[in-house]
Amino acid sequence: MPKYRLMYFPIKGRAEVARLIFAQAGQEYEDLRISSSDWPAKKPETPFGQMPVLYIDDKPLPQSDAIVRYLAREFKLEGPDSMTTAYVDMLVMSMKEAVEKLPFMEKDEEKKKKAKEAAFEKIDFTFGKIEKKFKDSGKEFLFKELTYADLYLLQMSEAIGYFDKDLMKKFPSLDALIARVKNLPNIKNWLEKRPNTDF
Ligand SMILES: N[C@@H](CCC(=O)N[C@@H](CS)C(=O)NCC(=O)O)C(=O)O
Repeated sequence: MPKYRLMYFPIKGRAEVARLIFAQAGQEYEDLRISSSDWPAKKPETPFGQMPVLYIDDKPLPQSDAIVRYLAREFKLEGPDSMTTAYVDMLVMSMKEAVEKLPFMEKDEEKKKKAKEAAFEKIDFTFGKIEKKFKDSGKEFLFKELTYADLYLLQMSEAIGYFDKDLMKKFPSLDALIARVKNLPNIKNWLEKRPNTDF
């Protein structure tokens, strides 16, 4: 097994799904958190001047989506066959497309309000569709077995929760699924011990 080091800012953001995968897999790694003041010195050392970067035996892999898919593949969280993996990826991309519209870093209150309204509309639409399909399926997880899509859903719910902690209650089956994921022993342990951050 290679040695893993995950480098990112001290937030959940684009690194948390990777951290959740490590937690669920029970895999040791270095959770390296770089402060904004230390970042300018580190930036030129990274492949594209951005984080997160996963170092696999010191070989850097940037791009959060590539990192997550690589880890999901390594730790058998991408579904049992390529067709399921395609649907896992599709669902993850759809969730991401909606949630990334949230204005995490916007300082202008007026722009923030507008962006938040547009994001909530997209979230309502996308998560409403996923809720309906999941509710009708009667499954325990989004697919036949736990996949990284379930971990992604947990992280998306937390990102949404930063703006409205009750919004996910509009999607009761997904809300119950998230509670189940949070209760998986390794995930529960990580949620209890991880650094407390806003998003
Ligand atoms: N597509 C990239 C985007 C990475 C990205 O935007 N990283 C931001 C933090 S979330 C960053 O490194 N910002 C600092 C900078 O660009 O100097 C990914 O998903 O990894």
